[in-house]
Amino acid sequence: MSRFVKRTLRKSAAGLCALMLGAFGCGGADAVEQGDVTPTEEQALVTRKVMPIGDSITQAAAGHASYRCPLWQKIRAGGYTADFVGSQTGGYSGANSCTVSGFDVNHEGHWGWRADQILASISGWATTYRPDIVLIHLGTNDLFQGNTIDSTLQEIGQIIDKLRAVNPSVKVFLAKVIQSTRSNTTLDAFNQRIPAFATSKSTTTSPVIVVDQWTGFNASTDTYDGVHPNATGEAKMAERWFQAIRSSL
Ligand SMILES: [Ca+2]
Repeated sequence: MSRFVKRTLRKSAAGLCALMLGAFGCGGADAVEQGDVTPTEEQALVTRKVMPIGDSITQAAAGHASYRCPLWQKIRAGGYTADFVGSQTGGYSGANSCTVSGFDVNHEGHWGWRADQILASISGWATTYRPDIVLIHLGTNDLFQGNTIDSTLQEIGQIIDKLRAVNPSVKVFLAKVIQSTRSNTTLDAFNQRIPAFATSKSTTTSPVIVVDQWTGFNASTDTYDGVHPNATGEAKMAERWFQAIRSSL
């Protein structure tokens, strides 16, 4: 759905709201603009396309739910709507284990992929699925494989540019990546560059918002192999994403 259509829908919603409820009011556009996190009737009418982008941490292996599952649960439990989008529908080597009713399986999590590999495909995905919101958790494989922090950030920047070429007002939620028992020092150094990078890439129409998945994540107790989240890790990630995106849904 185009931004124009969405804006039209929003205006229609506000008008409908005024007609139907009159003096009782119904939480209009102002509530959204002021950062109110309670979903409004308008938000319920406009379903945002959310593309989770990343590597194995986003995809999750067969038999694991992925953070996308508890995130979906939080979105629905909070009264919000969303359409997860992407070319992928499952986990690595099989389906994810999510049992949440109506779980939207679409995503762009690719097992083992680096930022440069995502970069090579992002234009096609963006053109096909046209996300309003992207969740980017990338860099872990790049750093594990000895790529530099500079080159990794440059590639993430190019990914954002390509997303904007399709949707100039895409909202980018960029993770400080989760902790790992492997190369944690390098990941920490990468994460420390994320806030300044996000500020440098951020625009009024297409903000880049940092989502801290690092702080409070315990690689020993929140993963099953030192790298990939277990259920508690997935829940922690979902909560961070949800708190970051809920006012944009
Ligand atoms: Ca979907």
